[in-house]
Amino acid sequence: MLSFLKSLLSSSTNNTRIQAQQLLRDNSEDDAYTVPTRVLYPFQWNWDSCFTSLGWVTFDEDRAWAEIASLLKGQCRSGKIPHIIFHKDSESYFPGPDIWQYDNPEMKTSGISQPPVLATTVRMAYERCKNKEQALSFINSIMPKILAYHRWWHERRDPHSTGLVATYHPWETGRDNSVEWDEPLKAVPLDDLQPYVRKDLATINPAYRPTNEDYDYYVALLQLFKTHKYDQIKLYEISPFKVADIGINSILARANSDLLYMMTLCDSSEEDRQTVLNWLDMQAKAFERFWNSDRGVYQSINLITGEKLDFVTSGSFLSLWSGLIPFENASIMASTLENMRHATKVLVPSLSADDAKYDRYRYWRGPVWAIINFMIYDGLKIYDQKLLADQIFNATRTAIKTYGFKEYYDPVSGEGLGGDNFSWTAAMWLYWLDKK
Ligand code: 9WN
Repeated sequence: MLSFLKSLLSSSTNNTRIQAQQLLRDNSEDDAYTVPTRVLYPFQWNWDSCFTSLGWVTFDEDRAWAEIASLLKGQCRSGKIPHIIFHKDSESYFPGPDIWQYDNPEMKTSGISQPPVLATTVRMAYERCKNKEQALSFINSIMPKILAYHRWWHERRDPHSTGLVATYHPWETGRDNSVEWDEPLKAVPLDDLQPYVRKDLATINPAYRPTNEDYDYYVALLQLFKTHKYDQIKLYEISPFKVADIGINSILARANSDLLYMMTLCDSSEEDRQTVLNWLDMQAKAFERFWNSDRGVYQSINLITGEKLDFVTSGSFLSLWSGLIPFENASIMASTLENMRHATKVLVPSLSADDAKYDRYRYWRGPVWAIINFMIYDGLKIYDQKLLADQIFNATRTAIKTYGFKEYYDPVSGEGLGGDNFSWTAAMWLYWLDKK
Protein backbone atom coordinates (compact mmCIF):
# COMPACT_ATOMS: atom_id res chain seq x y z
CA MET A 1 0.00 0.00 0.00
CA LEU A 2 2.79 2.34 1.01
CA SER A 3 4.76 1.61 -2.15
CA PHE A 4 1.61 2.17 -4.25
CA LEU A 5 1.13 5.59 -2.61
CA LYS A 6 4.81 6.43 -3.09
CA SER A 7 4.70 5.57 -6.79
CA LEU A 8 1.48 7.59 -7.20
CA LEU A 9 3.17 10.56 -5.55
CA SER A 10 6.31 10.29 -7.63
CA SER A 11 4.34 9.99 -10.87
CA SER A 12 2.33 13.10 -10.01
CA THR A 13 5.58 14.94 -9.15
CA ASN A 14 6.94 13.84 -12.50
CA ASN A 15 3.86 15.14 -14.28
CA THR A 16 4.29 18.51 -12.60
CA ARG A 17 7.96 18.50 -13.60
CA ILE A 18 6.99 17.93 -17.22
CA GLN A 19 4.33 20.65 -17.05
CA ALA A 20 6.84 23.12 -15.59
CA GLN A 21 9.39 22.33 -18.29
CA GLN A 22 6.73 22.72 -20.96
CA LEU A 23 5.65 26.04 -19.48
CA LEU A 24 9.21 27.39 -19.77
CA ARG A 25 9.39 26.18 -23.37
CA ASP A 26 6.04 27.82 -24.15
CA ASN A 27 7.22 31.10 -22.64
CA SER A 28 10.57 30.93 -24.43
CA GLU A 29 11.30 33.38 -27.26
CA ASP A 30 13.87 32.54 -29.95
CA ASP A 31 15.39 29.92 -27.68
CA ALA A 32 17.06 32.82 -25.90
CA TYR A 33 14.89 34.44 -23.22
CA THR A 34 11.72 33.69 -21.29
CA VAL A 35 8.79 36.06 -20.91
CA PRO A 36 7.38 36.02 -17.35
CA THR A 37 3.93 35.21 -18.77
CA ARG A 38 2.41 35.85 -22.18
CA VAL A 39 0.21 38.95 -22.77
CA LEU A 40 0.61 40.55 -19.31
CA TYR A 41 4.45 40.68 -19.45
CA PRO A 42 5.58 40.05 -23.05
CA PHE A 43 9.28 41.06 -22.69
CA GLN A 44 12.38 40.00 -20.78
CA TRP A 45 12.46 41.13 -17.13
CA ASN A 46 15.73 41.30 -15.20
CA TRP A 47 15.15 39.39 -11.96
CA ASP A 48 12.52 37.14 -13.55
CA SER A 49 15.13 35.89 -16.00
CA CYS A 50 17.69 35.28 -13.28
CA PHE A 51 15.28 33.10 -11.32
CA THR A 52 13.98 31.46 -14.48
CA SER A 53 17.51 30.39 -15.44
CA LEU A 54 17.46 28.22 -12.30
CA GLY A 55 14.53 26.30 -13.77
CA TRP A 56 16.21 25.89 -17.15
CA VAL A 57 19.45 24.64 -15.61
CA THR A 58 17.65 21.58 -14.26
CA PHE A 59 16.91 20.25 -17.75
CA ASP A 60 18.64 22.36 -20.42
CA GLU A 61 21.92 23.94 -19.38
CA ASP A 62 22.61 25.63 -22.72
CA ARG A 63 19.26 27.34 -22.51
CA ALA A 64 19.96 28.50 -18.93
CA TRP A 65 23.17 30.27 -20.02
CA ALA A 66 21.42 31.66 -23.11
CA GLU A 67 18.87 33.31 -20.77
CA ILE A 68 21.66 35.20 -19.00
CA ALA A 69 23.43 36.07 -22.26
CA SER A 70 20.17 37.62 -23.57
CA LEU A 71 19.71 39.64 -20.41
CA LEU A 72 23.24 41.00 -20.69
CA LYS A 73 22.57 42.11 -24.27
CA GLY A 74 20.54 44.92 -22.73
CA GLN A 75 23.28 46.05 -20.35
CA CYS A 76 23.98 49.78 -20.67
CA ARG A 77 27.44 51.31 -21.00
CA SER A 78 27.11 52.59 -17.44
CA GLY A 79 26.91 48.97 -16.24
CA LYS A 80 23.21 49.06 -15.41
CA ILE A 81 21.16 46.02 -16.36
CA PRO A 82 17.70 47.43 -17.09
CA HIS A 83 14.56 46.05 -15.54
CA ILE A 84 12.95 45.30 -18.93
CA ILE A 85 14.61 44.42 -22.25
CA PHE A 86 12.27 44.99 -25.19
CA HIS A 87 13.72 42.46 -27.63
CA LYS A 88 10.59 42.58 -29.80
CA ASP A 89 7.60 44.84 -30.15
CA SER A 90 4.38 44.08 -28.35
CA GLU A 91 1.27 46.15 -27.81
CA SER A 92 0.03 44.37 -24.71
CA TYR A 93 2.15 46.11 -22.04
CA PHE A 94 2.25 49.61 -20.63
CA PRO A 95 4.73 51.31 -20.46
CA GLY A 96 6.58 50.14 -23.58
CA PRO A 97 9.84 51.50 -25.07
CA ASP A 98 8.10 54.45 -26.72
CA ILE A 99 7.08 55.71 -23.28
CA TRP A 100 10.44 55.07 -21.60
CA GLN A 101 12.41 56.62 -24.48
CA TYR A 102 15.55 55.46 -22.77
CA ASP A 103 18.65 56.10 -24.82
CA ASN A 104 20.39 52.71 -24.76
CA PRO A 105 22.27 52.12 -28.01
CA GLU A 106 22.57 48.38 -27.18
CA MET A 107 18.86 47.60 -27.20
CA LYS A 108 15.43 49.06 -26.42
CA THR A 109 15.13 48.94 -22.64
CA SER A 110 13.47 50.57 -19.66
CA GLY A 111 15.39 53.26 -17.75
CA ILE A 112 15.56 51.68 -14.28
CA SER A 113 16.95 48.41 -12.89
CA GLN A 114 15.63 45.62 -10.66
CA PRO A 115 16.93 43.66 -7.62
CA PRO A 116 20.48 42.51 -8.54
CA VAL A 117 20.04 38.81 -7.97
CA LEU A 118 22.17 37.90 -11.03
CA ALA A 119 25.50 36.97 -9.37
CA THR A 120 23.69 34.72 -6.90
CA THR A 121 21.61 32.88 -9.47
CA VAL A 122 24.67 32.46 -11.70
CA ARG A 123 26.46 30.83 -8.78
CA MET A 124 23.44 28.64 -8.01
CA ALA A 125 23.12 27.60 -11.66
CA TYR A 126 26.83 26.80 -11.73
CA GLU A 127 26.54 24.66 -8.63
CA ARG A 128 23.56 22.82 -10.08
CA CYS A 129 24.85 22.28 -13.63
CA LYS A 130 26.65 19.17 -14.86
CA ASN A 131 28.91 20.63 -17.53
CA LYS A 132 31.15 22.71 -15.25
CA GLU A 133 33.74 23.38 -17.92
CA GLN A 134 31.26 24.94 -20.32
CA ALA A 135 29.66 26.88 -17.48
CA LEU A 136 32.95 28.28 -16.20
CA SER A 137 34.02 29.40 -19.63
CA PHE A 138 30.73 31.30 -20.00
CA ILE A 139 30.89 32.70 -16.47
CA ASN A 140 34.46 33.87 -17.03
CA SER A 141 33.28 35.80 -20.06
CA ILE A 142 30.50 37.57 -18.12
CA MET A 143 32.35 38.32 -14.88
CA PRO A 144 33.39 41.85 -16.00
CA LYS A 145 29.72 42.55 -16.84
CA ILE A 146 28.46 41.44 -13.45
CA LEU A 147 31.19 43.46 -11.77
CA ALA A 148 30.20 46.51 -13.84
CA TYR A 149 26.58 46.01 -12.76
CA HIS A 150 27.52 45.96 -9.07
CA ARG A 151 29.77 48.98 -9.61
CA TRP A 152 26.77 50.79 -11.09
CA TRP A 153 24.75 50.14 -7.97
CA HIS A 154 27.51 51.20 -5.60
CA GLU A 155 28.74 54.25 -7.48
CA ARG A 156 25.57 55.61 -9.08
CA ARG A 157 23.13 54.72 -6.31
CA ASP A 158 25.39 55.39 -3.36
CA PRO A 159 27.59 58.27 -4.58
CA HIS A 160 28.53 59.26 -1.01
CA SER A 161 29.62 55.72 -0.05
CA THR A 162 27.15 55.32 2.82
CA GLY A 163 26.79 51.56 2.36
CA LEU A 164 23.07 51.97 1.51
CA VAL A 165 22.11 51.92 -2.17
CA ALA A 166 19.11 53.99 -3.20
CA THR A 167 16.21 53.15 -5.44
CA TYR A 168 14.18 55.81 -7.25
CA HIS A 169 11.16 53.83 -8.37
CA PRO A 170 8.85 51.19 -6.81
CA TRP A 171 9.14 49.07 -10.00
CA GLU A 172 12.86 48.87 -9.33
CA THR A 173 12.28 47.09 -6.00
CA GLY A 174 10.27 44.36 -7.75
CA ARG A 175 7.72 44.68 -4.91
CA ASP A 176 5.88 47.40 -6.74
CA ASN A 177 2.94 48.38 -4.55
CA SER A 178 4.37 47.33 -1.21
CA VAL A 179 2.96 49.53 1.57
CA GLU A 180 6.53 50.62 2.28
CA TRP A 181 6.36 52.98 -0.69
CA ASP A 182 2.98 54.64 0.11
CA GLU A 183 4.33 57.48 2.24
CA PRO A 184 7.52 58.23 0.21
CA LEU A 185 5.42 58.33 -2.98
CA LYS A 186 3.33 61.19 -1.60
CA ALA A 187 6.35 63.47 -2.20
CA VAL A 188 6.09 62.87 -5.95
CA PRO A 189 4.37 65.83 -7.66
CA LEU A 190 1.51 64.88 -9.96
CA ASP A 191 0.93 68.33 -11.50
CA ASP A 192 2.63 67.57 -14.83
CA LEU A 193 1.36 64.01 -15.18
CA GLN A 194 0.69 63.25 -18.86
CA PRO A 195 -2.38 61.13 -19.71
CA TYR A 196 -1.73 57.39 -20.09
CA VAL A 197 -3.69 54.14 -20.45
CA ARG A 198 -3.00 51.05 -18.35
CA LYS A 199 -3.08 47.70 -20.12
CA ASP A 200 -2.72 45.28 -17.18
CA LEU A 201 -6.39 45.67 -16.21
CA ALA A 202 -7.50 44.16 -19.52
CA THR A 203 -6.38 40.72 -18.34
CA ILE A 204 -6.22 40.80 -14.53
CA ASN A 205 -8.88 41.54 -11.90
CA PRO A 206 -8.22 45.16 -10.79
CA ALA A 207 -8.62 44.06 -7.15
CA TYR A 208 -5.40 42.04 -7.56
CA ARG A 209 -3.34 44.86 -9.05
CA PRO A 210 -1.88 48.22 -7.94
CA THR A 211 -4.47 51.02 -7.88
CA ASN A 212 -4.75 53.87 -10.40
CA GLU A 213 -3.36 56.20 -7.76
CA ASP A 214 -0.24 53.99 -7.52
CA TYR A 215 0.11 54.08 -11.30
CA ASP A 216 -0.10 57.88 -11.35
CA TYR A 217 2.99 58.00 -9.13
CA TYR A 218 4.81 55.32 -11.17
CA VAL A 219 4.21 57.22 -14.41
CA ALA A 220 4.98 60.65 -12.92
CA LEU A 221 8.37 59.32 -11.75
CA LEU A 222 9.09 57.84 -15.16
CA GLN A 223 8.24 61.18 -16.81
CA LEU A 224 10.48 63.03 -14.37
CA PHE A 225 13.43 60.68 -15.03
CA LYS A 226 12.91 61.20 -18.76
CA THR A 227 13.03 64.98 -18.33
CA HIS A 228 16.40 64.56 -16.63
CA LYS A 229 17.62 62.13 -19.27
CA TYR A 230 17.95 59.41 -16.63
CA ASP A 231 21.07 61.08 -15.21
CA GLN A 232 21.61 58.84 -12.18
CA ILE A 233 23.83 61.13 -10.11
CA LYS A 234 21.51 64.06 -10.67
CA LEU A 235 18.54 61.90 -9.74
CA TYR A 236 20.28 60.96 -6.49
CA GLU A 237 20.06 64.64 -5.59
CA ILE A 238 16.60 65.46 -6.94
CA SER A 239 14.43 62.33 -7.10
CA PRO A 240 11.44 62.95 -4.81
CA PHE A 241 11.25 59.20 -4.23
CA LYS A 242 14.51 57.86 -2.83
CA VAL A 243 14.49 54.85 -0.54
CA ALA A 244 17.01 52.31 0.66
CA ASP A 245 14.98 49.17 0.02
CA ILE A 246 15.82 46.38 2.44
CA GLY A 247 15.16 43.93 -0.42
CA ILE A 248 17.60 45.45 -2.92
CA ASN A 249 20.25 46.07 -0.27
CA SER A 250 20.02 42.48 1.03
CA ILE A 251 20.06 41.05 -2.48
CA LEU A 252 23.08 43.16 -3.45
CA ALA A 253 25.00 42.12 -0.33
CA ARG A 254 24.35 38.46 -1.04
CA ALA A 255 25.25 39.00 -4.70
CA ASN A 256 28.56 40.59 -3.67
CA SER A 257 29.42 37.50 -1.60
CA ASP A 258 28.49 35.22 -4.48
CA LEU A 259 30.43 37.35 -6.93
CA LEU A 260 33.49 37.09 -4.69
CA TYR A 261 33.09 33.33 -4.62
CA MET A 262 32.78 33.11 -8.41
CA MET A 263 35.86 35.33 -8.75
CA THR A 264 37.93 32.69 -7.00
CA LEU A 265 36.99 30.28 -9.82
CA CYS A 266 37.64 32.77 -12.63
CA ASP A 267 40.50 34.89 -13.92
CA SER A 268 39.59 37.90 -11.80
CA SER A 269 42.27 40.28 -10.62
CA GLU A 270 43.20 40.86 -7.00
CA GLU A 271 42.22 44.50 -7.46
CA ASP A 272 38.69 43.58 -8.56
CA ARG A 273 38.32 41.17 -5.65
CA GLN A 274 39.40 43.92 -3.27
CA THR A 275 36.79 46.26 -4.75
CA VAL A 276 34.00 43.78 -4.07
CA LEU A 277 35.32 43.11 -0.57
CA ASN A 278 35.25 46.84 0.14
CA TRP A 279 31.64 47.12 -1.05
CA LEU A 280 30.64 44.22 1.16
CA ASP A 281 32.49 45.67 4.10
CA MET A 282 30.73 49.00 3.64
CA GLN A 283 27.35 47.25 3.44
CA ALA A 284 28.05 45.15 6.53
CA LYS A 285 28.82 48.29 8.54
CA ALA A 286 25.68 50.10 7.35
CA PHE A 287 23.28 47.19 7.65
CA GLU A 288 22.39 47.81 11.27
CA ARG A 289 20.62 50.97 10.17
CA PHE A 290 17.83 48.78 8.75
CA TRP A 291 17.20 47.08 12.11
CA ASN A 292 14.12 48.07 14.11
CA SER A 293 14.70 46.58 17.54
CA ASP A 294 11.19 47.44 18.79
CA ARG A 295 9.59 45.47 15.97
CA GLY A 296 12.27 42.77 15.73
CA VAL A 297 12.69 43.12 11.95
CA TYR A 298 14.77 44.86 9.30
CA GLN A 299 12.99 47.66 7.43
CA SER A 300 13.51 49.88 4.39
CA ILE A 301 14.52 53.51 4.95
CA ASN A 302 13.13 56.66 3.34
CA LEU A 303 16.38 58.39 2.39
CA ILE A 304 14.64 61.76 2.01
CA THR A 305 13.44 61.89 5.62
CA GLY A 306 15.88 59.40 7.12
CA GLU A 307 12.94 57.51 8.67
CA LYS A 308 12.37 53.78 8.73
CA LEU A 309 9.33 52.60 6.80
CA ASP A 310 7.70 50.91 9.74
CA PHE A 311 6.10 47.75 8.30
CA VAL A 312 6.66 44.03 8.58
CA THR A 313 6.79 42.93 4.95
CA SER A 314 8.28 39.96 3.13
CA GLY A 315 11.07 42.41 2.23
CA SER A 316 11.99 42.53 5.91
CA PHE A 317 12.79 38.82 5.84
CA LEU A 318 14.96 39.12 2.73
CA SER A 319 17.59 40.42 5.15
CA LEU A 320 18.14 36.74 6.05
CA TRP A 321 19.24 36.08 2.46
CA SER A 322 21.92 38.81 2.76
CA GLY A 323 23.94 36.66 5.14
CA LEU A 324 25.03 39.91 6.83
CA ILE A 325 22.85 39.93 9.92
CA PRO A 326 23.72 38.61 13.40
CA PHE A 327 22.35 35.16 14.38
CA GLU A 328 20.59 36.74 17.33
CA ASN A 329 18.52 39.02 15.06
CA ALA A 330 17.81 36.14 12.69
CA SER A 331 16.31 34.15 15.52
CA ILE A 332 14.16 37.11 16.61
CA MET A 333 12.89 37.35 13.05
CA ALA A 334 12.21 33.63 12.91
CA SER A 335 9.91 34.07 15.95
CA THR A 336 8.23 37.04 14.29
CA LEU A 337 7.59 34.85 11.25
CA GLU A 338 6.26 32.01 13.41
CA ASN A 339 3.81 34.43 15.03
CA MET A 340 2.53 35.51 11.62
CA ARG A 341 1.17 32.03 11.10
CA HIS A 342 -1.91 32.57 13.24
CA ALA A 343 -3.51 34.56 10.42
CA THR A 344 -1.89 33.19 7.32
CA LYS A 345 -1.89 29.54 6.41
CA VAL A 346 0.78 30.09 3.77
CA LEU A 347 3.86 31.99 4.85
CA VAL A 348 5.33 34.45 3.87
CA PRO A 349 2.68 37.10 3.19
CA SER A 350 4.08 40.20 1.52
CA LEU A 351 2.60 42.20 4.40
CA SER A 352 1.85 41.03 7.92
CA ALA A 353 -1.88 40.28 8.34
CA ASP A 354 -1.79 42.35 11.55
CA ASP A 355 -1.28 45.48 9.48
CA ALA A 356 -4.33 47.65 8.74
CA LYS A 357 -3.24 47.86 5.09
CA TYR A 358 -3.02 44.10 4.63
CA ASP A 359 -4.98 42.87 1.58
CA ARG A 360 -4.68 39.16 0.86
CA TYR A 361 -5.43 39.62 -2.86
CA ARG A 362 -3.62 42.79 -3.85
CA TYR A 363 -0.24 42.03 -5.36
CA TRP A 364 2.57 43.01 -2.93
CA ARG A 365 0.23 44.00 -0.09
CA GLY A 366 -0.54 40.50 1.21
CA PRO A 367 -0.05 37.72 -1.38
CA VAL A 368 2.75 35.14 -1.20
CA TRP A 369 5.33 34.96 -3.99
CA ALA A 370 7.33 31.79 -4.74
CA ILE A 371 10.62 33.57 -5.53
CA ILE A 372 10.47 35.55 -2.29
CA ASN A 373 9.81 32.35 -0.37
CA PHE A 374 12.74 30.76 -2.15
CA MET A 375 15.05 33.51 -0.86
CA ILE A 376 13.61 33.50 2.65
CA TYR A 377 13.83 29.70 2.79
CA ASP A 378 17.48 29.84 1.76
CA GLY A 379 18.16 32.70 4.21
CA LEU A 380 16.58 30.80 7.12
CA LYS A 381 18.85 27.87 6.37
CA ILE A 382 21.93 30.12 6.58
CA TYR A 383 20.81 30.86 10.13
CA ASP A 384 20.08 27.22 11.07
CA GLN A 385 16.29 27.74 11.08
CA LYS A 386 15.76 24.55 9.13
CA LEU A 387 12.36 23.61 10.53
CA LEU A 388 10.76 26.93 9.66
CA ALA A 389 12.53 26.92 6.29
CA ASP A 390 11.04 23.51 5.50
CA GLN A 391 7.58 24.63 6.56
CA ILE A 392 7.79 27.54 4.14
CA PHE A 393 9.08 25.21 1.45
CA ASN A 394 6.23 22.73 1.96
CA ALA A 395 3.50 25.38 2.08
CA THR A 396 4.78 26.97 -1.14
CA ARG A 397 4.98 23.61 -2.90
CA THR A 398 1.45 22.70 -1.81
CA ALA A 399 0.04 25.99 -3.10
CA ILE A 400 1.79 25.56 -6.46
CA LYS A 401 0.80 21.91 -6.74
CA THR A 402 -2.84 22.68 -5.93
CA TYR A 403 -3.36 25.87 -7.91
CA GLY A 404 -0.77 25.72 -10.68
CA PHE A 405 2.05 28.03 -11.72
CA LYS A 406 0.47 31.36 -10.88
CA GLU A 407 2.06 34.74 -10.34
CA TYR A 408 1.29 34.82 -6.59
CA TYR A 409 -0.89 33.13 -3.96
CA ASP A 410 -3.51 34.05 -1.38
CA PRO A 411 -1.85 33.55 2.03
CA VAL A 412 -5.13 32.44 3.62
CA SER A 413 -6.45 29.83 1.18
CA GLY A 414 -3.31 29.23 -0.89
CA GLU A 415 -5.31 29.98 -4.05
CA GLY A 416 -3.28 31.15 -7.07
CA LEU A 417 -3.79 34.76 -8.25
CA GLY A 418 -2.60 37.17 -10.94
CA GLY A 419 -0.97 36.01 -14.17
CA ASP A 420 -1.23 32.39 -15.36
CA ASN A 421 1.56 30.09 -16.55
CA PHE A 422 4.18 32.09 -14.74
CA SER A 423 7.81 31.37 -15.56
CA TRP A 424 9.54 32.06 -12.27
CA THR A 425 7.01 30.00 -10.32
CA ALA A 426 7.59 27.03 -12.66
CA ALA A 427 11.35 27.60 -12.40
CA MET A 428 11.26 27.57 -8.61
CA TRP A 429 9.26 24.35 -8.73
CA LEU A 430 11.90 22.71 -10.92
CA TYR A 431 14.87 24.02 -8.99
CA TRP A 432 13.33 22.88 -5.72
CA LEU A 433 12.65 19.33 -6.95
CA ASP A 434 16.12 18.21 -5.94
CA LYS A 435 16.36 20.31 -2.81
CA LYS A 436 18.99 19.21 -0.30
C1 9WN B 1 6.70 46.16 -13.50
C2 9WN B 1 7.46 40.72 -14.23
C3 9WN B 1 7.37 41.81 -13.17
C4 9WN B 1 8.12 41.43 -11.88
C5 9WN B 1 7.82 42.39 -10.74
C6 9WN B 1 6.31 42.50 -10.57
C7 9WN B 1 5.66 42.96 -11.88
C8 9WN B 1 5.82 44.90 -13.44
C9 9WN B 1 4.37 45.31 -13.60
O1 9WN B 1 5.99 42.03 -12.92
O2 9WN B 1 6.10 44.27 -12.17
O3 9WN B 1 8.05 45.78 -13.54
O4 9WN B 1 4.05 45.88 -14.64
O5 9WN B 1 3.54 45.06 -12.71
O6 9WN B 1 5.98 43.34 -9.53
O7 9WN B 1 8.42 41.93 -9.56
O8 9WN B 1 9.49 41.43 -12.13
O9 9WN B 1 7.06 39.50 -13.69
